[in-house]
Amino acid sequence: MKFASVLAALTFASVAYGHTIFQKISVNGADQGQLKGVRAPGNNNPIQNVNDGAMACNNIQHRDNNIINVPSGARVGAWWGHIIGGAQGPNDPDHPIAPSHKGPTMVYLAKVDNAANANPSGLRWFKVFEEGLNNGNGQWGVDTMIKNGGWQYFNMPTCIAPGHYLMRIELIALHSAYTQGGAQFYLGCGQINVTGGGSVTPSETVSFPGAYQGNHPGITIAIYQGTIPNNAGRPYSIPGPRPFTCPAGQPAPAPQPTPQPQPQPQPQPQPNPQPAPNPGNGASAPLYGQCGGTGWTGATNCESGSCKAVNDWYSQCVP
Ligand SMILES: *[C@@H]1O[C@H](CO)[C@@H](O)[C@H](O)[C@H]1NC(C)=O
Ligand SMILES: [Cu+2]
Repeated sequence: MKFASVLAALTFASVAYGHTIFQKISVNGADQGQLKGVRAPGNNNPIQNVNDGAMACNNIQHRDNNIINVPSGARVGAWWGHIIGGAQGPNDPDHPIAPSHKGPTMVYLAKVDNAANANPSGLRWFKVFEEGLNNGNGQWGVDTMIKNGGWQYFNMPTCIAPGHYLMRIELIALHSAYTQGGAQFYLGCGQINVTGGGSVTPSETVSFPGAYQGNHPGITIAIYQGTIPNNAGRPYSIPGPRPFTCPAGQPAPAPQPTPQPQPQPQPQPQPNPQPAPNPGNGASAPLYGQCGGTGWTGATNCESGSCKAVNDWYSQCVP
């Protein structure tokens, strides 16, 4: 009886709260294996104190000595599951995470000597990816991750120095963030070896803990107002610095699969210095190229994938 009630309580806790754990890496579509090169916590509870020492890489329980090779420019995936292993039973509605748990997804990197044994405290982190809120449709980074079956994708910058990095995968669930301390931080770290690349060491770095303030408007915020959870139409301010981009003259950064929606119309950065595709006359936009948006006069069909509106001003060819 005692055992059964403890089991029931545990089951209730994880089902009721719909938490999640980062537990797998893919590189250019190749799944690197469950908990391979990953530092993951032993349970799926979030951190709720931005000053918690575990804000760097969480309270690690699962850990191995694998280091995942990541070619610069590679499309990297980080996989989230409701519990270690993925779903908690068949048709788990809270796998990879409860859909109520809306908020931004992010990735940070920190250069280390040896990714397998690096201590995560005191590292200098630079952000390489973020996805916040698309005000137009109320879709958050977390929604994109759910749509991708638990995979959170980003492109490894092409210009950073090769070598070992800890890769900090993070999402913030904002369903209870209307009071300070209510935001839920889910995170873990990957152990990677960037190959190829350039020689850039990004200078804008932050510490964990330290990068976030509990009263930041992206951390204490009521997202569930009105009919869709789109912050009442106001832009969402993602915590931390803006992602690092490779400087001009270095290898161009690979285009991000999901650029941030811009609150105001503005010219979109070209992903590379090549001329824009011929306007109109039947040319197709490349994968991850622009294919639409207010003022866009270039190709509106895609060489591969399909054209998806990111916001009113930017549509992109996505697989
Ligand atoms: C990291 O990649 C380099 C190639 O850039 C390779 O020589 C080295 O063995 C790799 N290290 C590990 C630990 O995988
Ligand atoms: Cu939860």
